[in-house]
Amino acid sequence: MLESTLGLEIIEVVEQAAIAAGRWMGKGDKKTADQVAVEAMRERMNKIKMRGRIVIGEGERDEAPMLYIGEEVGICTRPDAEKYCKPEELIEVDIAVDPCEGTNLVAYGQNGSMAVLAISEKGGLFAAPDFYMKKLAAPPAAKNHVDIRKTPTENLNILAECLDRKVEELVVVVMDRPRHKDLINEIRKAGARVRLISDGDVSAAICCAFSGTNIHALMGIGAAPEGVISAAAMRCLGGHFQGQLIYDPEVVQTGLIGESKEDNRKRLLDMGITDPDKVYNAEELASGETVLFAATGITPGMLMEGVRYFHGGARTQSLVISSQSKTARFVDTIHLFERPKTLQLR
Ligand code: VTB
Repeated sequence: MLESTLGLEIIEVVEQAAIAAGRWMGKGDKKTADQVAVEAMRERMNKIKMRGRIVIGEGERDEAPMLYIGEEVGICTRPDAEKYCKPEELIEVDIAVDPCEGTNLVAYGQNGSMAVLAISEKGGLFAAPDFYMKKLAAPPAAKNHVDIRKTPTENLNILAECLDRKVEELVVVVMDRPRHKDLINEIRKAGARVRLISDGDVSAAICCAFSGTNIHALMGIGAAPEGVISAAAMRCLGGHFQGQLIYDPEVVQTGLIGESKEDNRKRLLDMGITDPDKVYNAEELASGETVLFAATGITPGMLMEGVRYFHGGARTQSLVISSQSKTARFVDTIHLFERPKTLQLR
């Protein structure tokens, strides 16, 4: 049911966020790019006839004024909801959002940013803590053959076999971070080629599920919330995705997750995560019966064009994936902000 009722609306949610953020492309101001995307996403979301709960968002309530974790969105959360939402028709969903995935990419006019969300029934998305996640994404042909517990070299050999090609013909995306020095060396030594990205590992993960992108794997450590969003798409596409929380500050080397591994382990326990080293697969990170994923390119990417503005409008490209209809739709939309003077569209 989710897809038929929410399908078109969620496309508009990500489109509006991308159109807002795209105006800040190349302006060197990542905060504003993110803020306008958040506002646009929230505004459109609040017009949907649903009771939605943000499970992955902009952060904790005290640090994020909008789309914070736990925030309720949708018409059916208004105080006068009974006017609009009949109890028997009520749709209750959990939502993971990243209104501007790759804020740096937008701010510096680089490829690969997008507005993205995943949606499922209540409880259908893992409420990932704001830690890091070791990730392994690979094409459907390698699903359940590669394993994050194996070494990168072993996985590359398995991947080569599954994809019927040589290791030398594989391309692995890795985020360009000091923490990945050994990983990058090992991949190169094994014979595969590395594509370093500065940001945006959601897009990189999803690319693995589409042949023709020439991306065969994503390896390394990125943010955990983004991992859940990637997993939602990969679950629908039948691709391989595994994630393992990383909470040791010495491993991630960013100074962003406190100072002690032990403290972080306690924090995870407080959140109800009793086995912090568990390896999750896509079906566990996005476990709902129905999972929908929607993304719109902000800057150009491997799968989607970025937002292109013209006088009085803009054109966007989005990707909507549904576990229900088992479809991945590319949606090309022309948005007319004003009544057009002529109907000559481009
Ligand atoms: C990661 C990655 C994201 O930001 O969160 C990265 O998953 C930040 O990583 O796709 P560092 O803390 O190591 O800088 C993104 O690239 C963009 O949100």
